[in-house]
Amino acid sequence: MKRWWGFITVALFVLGLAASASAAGYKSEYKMSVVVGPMTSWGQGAQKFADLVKQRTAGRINIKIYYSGQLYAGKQTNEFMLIKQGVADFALGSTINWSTTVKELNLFSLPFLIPDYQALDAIENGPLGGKIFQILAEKGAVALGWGENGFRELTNSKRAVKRPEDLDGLKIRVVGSPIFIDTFRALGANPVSMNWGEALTAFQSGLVDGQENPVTGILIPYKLWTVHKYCTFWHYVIDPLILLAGNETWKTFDKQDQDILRQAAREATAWQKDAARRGLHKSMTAVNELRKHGMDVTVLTADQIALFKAKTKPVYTRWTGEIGADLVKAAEDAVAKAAGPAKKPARKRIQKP
Ligand code: X2X
Repeated sequence: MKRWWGFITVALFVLGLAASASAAGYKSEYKMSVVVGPMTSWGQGAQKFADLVKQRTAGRINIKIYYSGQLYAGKQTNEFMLIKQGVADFALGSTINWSTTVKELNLFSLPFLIPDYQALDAIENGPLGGKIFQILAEKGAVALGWGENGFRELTNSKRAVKRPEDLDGLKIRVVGSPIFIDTFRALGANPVSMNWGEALTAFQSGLVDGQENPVTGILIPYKLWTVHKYCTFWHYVIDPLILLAGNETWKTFDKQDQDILRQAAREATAWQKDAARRGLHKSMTAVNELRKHGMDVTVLTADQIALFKAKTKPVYTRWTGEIGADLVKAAEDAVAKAAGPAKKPARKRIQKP
């Protein structure tokens, strides 16, 4: 009996050592960057991730979210650099903000490349999505899941935009990523780049006339109707969010914790992506929500969109060279495949209830 007690004591001691060894070298706080506020689905998705990780690692990994870009003292387009350098350990952020560091991410900003959710899902979940994660790893970060900001629609305080000419001379705030300057110049607008945090006061003071951002991602949480009366649904680009961990931080976690982090990221981003699309599946829900708040909403027809697409074609062509023609071709193929074979004349089918 005595021997057994000795054995059990030694076993407990060894187990205790192993547990403290895995937590040893861990930081007391891991920093996670989010460019926008806690009331957005990005903010809530990041918090969900932090909560799941804390609970499943019994507090070994404690992630604190820094909202509204508190971690970068400068530009939001520096966010990927912060991760790479270990200033931030994690981020749930938009491909747009990182595309100045990882040029391939401009793929998602090519005007009118991705027409619908099926096309985007085909890119993210297919070989191209894997390739993009691999590129991110080479640039300094482990990608743990796809979230979503959404289709970026146009709002402004001056007039309803229905044709490219309506954009003439309008001062439009865009993210500090050059492809957006090129796109809005091609459309005849006067683009100015600034951080999201500064953009809000610029709208209030009337320093700029308009902006482009997704409905559930940004327009609703930030109540854009308080500054802009007009909204145009044109679906010209859709930006995914990605949950990232910096390579250097990632290496410090043991295998068991890496698995926990991966699983928590999958769950949190799936929840966030669903939240970003909620209310948008049923065609008019988002439009009605904005109209309820007094916005004048224009939903462009395919023919109207074609005119904007034609004007931005030179931007698409030029940026294909920057991104890599093979990557763009792979995305175009995924989009075409997601759309299915060319439509045959519609036959009436009886729908089962
Ligand atoms: O700054 C924006 O427009 C935002 C919030 O959508 C991004 O971070 C890309």
